[in-house]
Amino acid sequence: MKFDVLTLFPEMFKPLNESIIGKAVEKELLYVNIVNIRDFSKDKHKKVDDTPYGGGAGMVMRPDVVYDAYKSVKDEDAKVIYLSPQGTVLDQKKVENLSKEKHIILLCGHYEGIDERVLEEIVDEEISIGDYVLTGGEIPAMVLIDSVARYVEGVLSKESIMEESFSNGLLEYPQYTRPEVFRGKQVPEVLLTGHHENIRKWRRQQSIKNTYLKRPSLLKNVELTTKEKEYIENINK
Ligand code: 4GM
Repeated sequence: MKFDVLTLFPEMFKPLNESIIGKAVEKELLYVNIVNIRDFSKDKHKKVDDTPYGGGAGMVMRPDVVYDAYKSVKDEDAKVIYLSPQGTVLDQKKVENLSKEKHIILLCGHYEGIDERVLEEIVDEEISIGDYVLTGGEIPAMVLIDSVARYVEGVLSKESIMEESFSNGLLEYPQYTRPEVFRGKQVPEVLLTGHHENIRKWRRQQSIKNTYLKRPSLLKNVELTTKEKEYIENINK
């Protein structure tokens, strides 16, 4: 899978060289090409923005410069995503669907925004990572790359995708490692038994309890057995 990122701050994408995403890039499971929009300025001072028509505070990114940056990576099959607080809020279902794309171009805005005409010309989809405002679209672009890359074949083990939060609609169960006693607290007994069926049942119960207590609205999308429903009824008793 390939991502092209159009940004005025290419240095901000260094974190993608680390950890699991860095490994995936090294293994060429994932291609991340960072494009500096400033390289496409024709101005002798490399200017990329200007004052807004009609007046007002701040600066607006010029449409011609953004368009030329886009042209350098464009491909008919690519999906162009603009990261903005006005977009549809990203969730795990959307992440999974985006992972089916072969080529995604991410456009990162700054200042007061980007000239509307180039957005109309090139953007297929506007996405937000949550209801808050940031100084630029770079962190949202990295959030999107990280979340989508996890679904790319070979980036994670199959087991970790299957078992994680949200894939069964529930939050994760708690994890424990050595030492067996930490500050007087024992690791739950069942995890030491080696009884895999009991461990699986206990973990599912913990996931249900966590979801009920922390994010109850998620439970409406989950199929529960009669026993599991009874278990929830008794959590508060
Ligand atoms: C306004 C318009 C995305 C601000 C376009 C970008 C938050 C998000 C910006 C922009 C952003 C978000 C830059 N802030 N919630 N700031 O995903 O690119």
